[in-house]
Amino acid sequence: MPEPRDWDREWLELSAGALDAVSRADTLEAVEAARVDLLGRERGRLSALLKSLKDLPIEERKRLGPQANALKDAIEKGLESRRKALDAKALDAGLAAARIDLSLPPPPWPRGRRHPVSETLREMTDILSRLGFALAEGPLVENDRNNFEGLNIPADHPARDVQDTFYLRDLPLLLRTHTSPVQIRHMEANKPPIRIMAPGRVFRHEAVDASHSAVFHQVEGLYIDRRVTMADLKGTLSLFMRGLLGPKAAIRFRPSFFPFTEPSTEVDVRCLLCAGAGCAACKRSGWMELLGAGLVHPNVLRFCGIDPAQWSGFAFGVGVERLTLLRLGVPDIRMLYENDVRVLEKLS
Ligand code: 2U9
Repeated sequence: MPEPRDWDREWLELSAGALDAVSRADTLEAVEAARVDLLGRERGRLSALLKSLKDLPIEERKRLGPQANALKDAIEKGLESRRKALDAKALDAGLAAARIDLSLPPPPWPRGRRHPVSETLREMTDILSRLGFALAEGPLVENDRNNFEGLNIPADHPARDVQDTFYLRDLPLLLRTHTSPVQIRHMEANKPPIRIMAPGRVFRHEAVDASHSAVFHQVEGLYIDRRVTMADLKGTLSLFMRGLLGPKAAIRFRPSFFPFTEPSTEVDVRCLLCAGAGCAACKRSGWMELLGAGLVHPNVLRFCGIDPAQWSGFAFGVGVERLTLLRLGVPDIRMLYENDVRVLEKLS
C-alpha cells in the first residue's frame, strides 16, 4: 500500500506557487513547460494530486474536490492568456522588424538603352533628313531585277554568285545585298527631283570575321535633279561627315568603280584618331575609307524611266557597323552582335 499523501501540505505548496509560475512564463516554451509541470497527464503535480483525491474520505473529497478543480481551471485560463499575450508580442516584434521604409531610395535599377548600331543609324538619318533627304524603305526579300538588273550589274557579275548572295530556295527571290533596290522602286514610282535616304539591313553570303558580318546595315542616299554634279556630292558628303564626326571632319575622293555609278569614287575621311598624321588605325595613311559614291549611271536612270539627258544624280552608300566601330574604337564587328552585356555596357 502506498504511503498516504500529506494532501493538505501538497495542496498548499501547489496552490501558492502555481498561478505565480504561470504568470512568470515569458516564452511560449516556458508556458508549455509550466503546463507540463502542473497539468501533464503523467507527471503533472496537480494531475497527481487530483488523482489521489479518490483515496481520501468522502467528506474530504467533497471539501477539496471543487477547490482543486477551480485551481485547475484557473491554471488553464492563466496558461491560455499567457500564450495569447506572447503570440501578440511576437507578432508585434515581427511587424516592427519587417516594416518597410517608404522614404528610402530604391536600389539601383539596371538601365537599358539603344544598341550602338541603332544609335549610329539614328544619327545618320537625323543628319540626312536635315539635309533634305526623305526616308524611303523597302522589303528585305527582293528579286534579281531590283537588286541587280536595274542597277546595271551584269548577269556574270561576281556579286550575283551564290557565294555572295543568299537566294531563297525554290523561289526567284533573294535577300537584298544593298538597300539600292529601295531607290530603284522609288525612282520607278516617282518623278524627279528626288532626294531620299534608304537605311536598312542587308545580307551578304560571306564568312564572318572581325570586319565582316553576313547581316549588316547600310545607309544609302540618292539625289536626282537637273545638272547635279560631283561638287554637289562632295558638299553633301562633307556636311554629312561633319555632322557625324565633328566640325573638323574632312573628306577626299579616290577614283573607283561601281556598275551603278559613273564616275565612281571611294570616299575617305581624315583619320579620327591621328587627324591625318598617320597611325595604326589608318595604316599610316592619315585617311580612312568610309563611303562609296558616284553619279548615277545613265543606264540606271533609263531603267527607271528617267531621261539622263534631262536629269542627273548622285548616290552614296555607307556601312553603319563600320562607322560604329570607328567611332567607338572597337576592333571587332562581332562585339556588336554577340550581345555580351559586359561588352555592350562598355560601348558608349
Ligand atoms: C541607285 C544608284 C546608285 C549607292 C552606292 C556605294 C557606292 C558603296 C558601299 C559602302 C560600304 C556598300 O556598305 S558598304 O559595303 N556602298 O560603295 N553605294 S554608290 O549607289 C546607288 C544606289 C542606288 C539607284
